[in-house]
Amino acid sequence: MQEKLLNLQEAALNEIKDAQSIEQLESLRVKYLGKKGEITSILKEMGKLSAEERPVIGKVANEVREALESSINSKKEELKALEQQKQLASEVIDVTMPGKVFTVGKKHPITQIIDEVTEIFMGLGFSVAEGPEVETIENNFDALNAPKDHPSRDMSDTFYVNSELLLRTQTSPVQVRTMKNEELPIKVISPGRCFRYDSPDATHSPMFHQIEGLVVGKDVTMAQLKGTLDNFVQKLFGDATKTKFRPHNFPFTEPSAEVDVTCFKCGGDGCPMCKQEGWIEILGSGMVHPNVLRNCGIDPEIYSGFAFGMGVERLAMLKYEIDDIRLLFENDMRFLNQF
Ligand code: 2U9
Repeated sequence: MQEKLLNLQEAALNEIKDAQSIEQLESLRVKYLGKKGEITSILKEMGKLSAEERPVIGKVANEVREALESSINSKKEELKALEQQKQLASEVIDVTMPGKVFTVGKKHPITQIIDEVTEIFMGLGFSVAEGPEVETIENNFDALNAPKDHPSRDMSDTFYVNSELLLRTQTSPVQVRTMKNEELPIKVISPGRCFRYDSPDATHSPMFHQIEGLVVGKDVTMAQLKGTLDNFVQKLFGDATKTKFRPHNFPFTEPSAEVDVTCFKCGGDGCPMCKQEGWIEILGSGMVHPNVLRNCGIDPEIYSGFAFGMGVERLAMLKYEIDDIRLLFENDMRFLNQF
């Protein structure tokens, strides 16, 4: 029996030595030292031994058990250290690798101008109205008092979708919708995309942006129009900015005026920016034509209104000194990152 135990010890120690994982080691512990393990089953046969043999074999059995336990424990430490080493090797960080560059986006210059202008008018109590880019001829031309033979209506000047629909040529149809659908008084601005059948060059783009404004109510006057626009340009270009209203003609306003501001570069003395004139044209404006009010269901005997419009690309080109409108739509990041 002693020989049996020693053979068992030898076989077990060999198996323990060759174990590849902690799990394998644990199953060896069960196999040899467990309740139903091999040592236990040998010890169960002790009953057959003589009284003299029993303590001797008992001692050997205990020694074998201790030898196996200590071998398993030290092998376990060895395997643990090995696993830790493997894990450390797999998680190693190469601090010399180039880092990932996360670029932070920014607003397109056109969006920056729209936001800036919108902010100013919201401060003056205006709200923002939006509408579809595909419009009816009624909302885009007829309601706005555009004569049937107005050149802007021509197939060569406007993108027609079919005989009733077109890509809006200005954002005015948004205000037409507002007048037709909302309660008075109205005080809105309408920023948005517009389309005209133009060949692109340094100052023309078939797609561009406008911001228009409309105020309709009782006793709305041209003095209020002038005060509103004065206030606006002073907030946009600085407190010293002055306006000049030059008579003009639009079908949708009467009287109409184009609005110049004192050059924000030279303050009005004359410089290359204002072509030595001291003034820069930035807006169109006027009192809403009675026909337009009537077309939108508003009685011009009771109500009056003023309106204005500006081209966003023109504002951006002036502010950022951009000499070609096409640069705004090429989406070259080297260009856009400058603003
Ligand atoms: C309604 C009634 C009147 C909007 C107006 C202008 C004058 C104007 C131009 C500025 C530069 C167009 O982009 S641009 O070429 N706009 O001069 N726009 S008054 O008048 C309206 C709008 C809506 C119902």
